[in-house]
Amino acid sequence: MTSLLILNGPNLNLLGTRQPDIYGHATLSDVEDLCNAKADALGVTISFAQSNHEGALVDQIHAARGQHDGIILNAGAYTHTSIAIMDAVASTEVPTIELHLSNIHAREDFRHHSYLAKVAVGVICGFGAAGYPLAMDAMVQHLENRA
Ligand code: CA2
Repeated sequence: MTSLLILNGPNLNLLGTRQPDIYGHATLSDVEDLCNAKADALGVTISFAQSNHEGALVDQIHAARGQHDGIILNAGAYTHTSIAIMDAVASTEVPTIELHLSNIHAREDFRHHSYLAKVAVGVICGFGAAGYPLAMDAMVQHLENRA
């Protein structure tokens, strides 16, 4: 069965508690529920994880090789700063979709640049929590087209 890693970066554990105008009212646990429901509908399995630590995210991306068929990655602010996470995605060779709740292109200039976009199969942003099931659909399509 197709297996997806849904990986969330720094501060996303705070989702639903602050800045609802930008990130919405759903908590990370609500997002996980949404992903589990989508996984059932698609007939895939998922692992859902979050870390505030760059190295821990790198470790989880490395560990995805041979364990998961695709990664959906909301790397939070590391999107804009982390060559290490970009290199991890490139080296693990597991197809990865970059995901954001907010439309990063409609926000501050420093959010417009993404290191991950260079190595991602695609980018989804601006749809809030609904972006997670959208990304799962997109990944399953991508994997089917590759097969
Ligand atoms: O829009 C996204 O999903 C982001 O990846 C979220 C990151 C931000 O640095 C990226 O530019 C875009 C920030 C996550 C912070 O999440 C919070 C949620 C609630 C309250 C405070 C922070």
